[in-house]
Amino acid sequence: MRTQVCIIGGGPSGLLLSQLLHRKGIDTVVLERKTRDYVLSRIRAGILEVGFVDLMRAAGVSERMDRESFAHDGTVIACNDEQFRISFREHTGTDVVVYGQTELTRDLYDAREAADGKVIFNVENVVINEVETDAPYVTFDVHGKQERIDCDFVAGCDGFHGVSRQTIPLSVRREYEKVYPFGWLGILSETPPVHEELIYSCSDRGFALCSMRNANLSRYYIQCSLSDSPDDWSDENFWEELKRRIPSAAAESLVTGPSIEKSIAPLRSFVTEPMRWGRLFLCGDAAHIVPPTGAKGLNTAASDIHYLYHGLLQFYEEKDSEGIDRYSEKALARIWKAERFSWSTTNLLHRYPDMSEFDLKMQLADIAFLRDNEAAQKVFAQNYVGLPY
Ligand code: RFL
Ligand code: PHB
Repeated sequence: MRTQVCIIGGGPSGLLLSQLLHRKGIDTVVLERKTRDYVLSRIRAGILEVGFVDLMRAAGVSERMDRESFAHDGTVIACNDEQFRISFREHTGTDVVVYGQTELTRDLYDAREAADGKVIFNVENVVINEVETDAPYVTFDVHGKQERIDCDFVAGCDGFHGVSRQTIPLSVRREYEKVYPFGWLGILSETPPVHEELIYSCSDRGFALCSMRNANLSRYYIQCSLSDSPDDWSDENFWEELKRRIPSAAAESLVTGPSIEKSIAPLRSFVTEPMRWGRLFLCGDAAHIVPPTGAKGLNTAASDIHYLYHGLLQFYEEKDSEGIDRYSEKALARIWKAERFSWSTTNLLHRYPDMSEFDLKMQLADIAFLRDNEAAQKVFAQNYVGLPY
């Protein structure tokens, strides 16, 4: 088999790249380890930057998103029983968009299918070869048979646990990591959201987040111990704990119900450099992870895809390799800023097990500064809606 760009991973990064390139007549094959249903069962991101929305439009897959998503022009930050609002619109002129990762991934799969795009599911033993030459190829097993794809480029969009990053030799690869001493326990419930905007809440019992997918689908998170398992938390215990961590007015109006999904995500900051090795390019979670506090994970994946897509277009349409040659540098410059925002927002709002009395006072002062200072709110809003590409 031959294609122009072989894409490893059929998550949002890989599918978006495939669909964008298809619209410009560039052929791709997507290799996905799981099934479509499995990928669509993962409940993840909920907040999209405008840059992501624009890419979905460029990919011709925004019809349902434009109809069903809704804009948020601000967010609530709470600390114990006090709360304040940061307006995105006032400080940046921009909103963020509420549309679940599950839905946009479904839209991308539907578009690939409608265009007869090649997505091969259930692949195993993917090996990326010869990316330091002009003739890379990828081998893999599917239905017990080995296959080979020859290509011009390989896009490693296979998430944090994929093979693409590991293909870059350790002598070339440099990794930066911080693992946080807590996780997020999240639930999805078919209940109306407690508030029309997100509430990020810092409390003496730990962090909580009230988010949503639509008018009758809510997503809530609480900071939990890394040793917890979702089975340790009955729905009732979850709701009780959430109520203790959000302002009392919100707790009183919270509508509870059975969870339809419950999972724990560990929190990690991670960046690998460089994001290109020869003809292999890393995109999204394959190259970097942020703690979810700033809602940046999927949005940093989108900026990678933007840089790679334009670099590949420049290569194929203008025979100019400047865009792909500068891919790693451009992508990393934006990623490190998103890493900084996600790390600092995590520090601002979470309780660390080893915090001293002094550390607690510093955290409260940080939150009070954000509450009282217009310039600090503007900086928060600029980061939250997304820095320019
Ligand atoms: P994905 O989604 O992990 O997809 C990678 C795909 O590659 C496949 N794969 C392989 N395929 C072939 N061969 C192999 N060897 C393979 N190994 C793996 C996998 O099966 C998978 O289908 O990475 P991608 O596409 O880069 O997308 C990244 C996003 O999924 C991620 O950054 C976000 O979900 C992060 N995130 C959030 N991001 C936001 O921008 N806003 C948010 O509000 C937000 N909330 C979140 C989040 C992530 C969370 N969790 C669970 C980590 C909330 C949570 C709780
Ligand atoms: C979500 O709705 O899943 C969500 C929203 C905002 C975040 C993280 C997750 O910061």
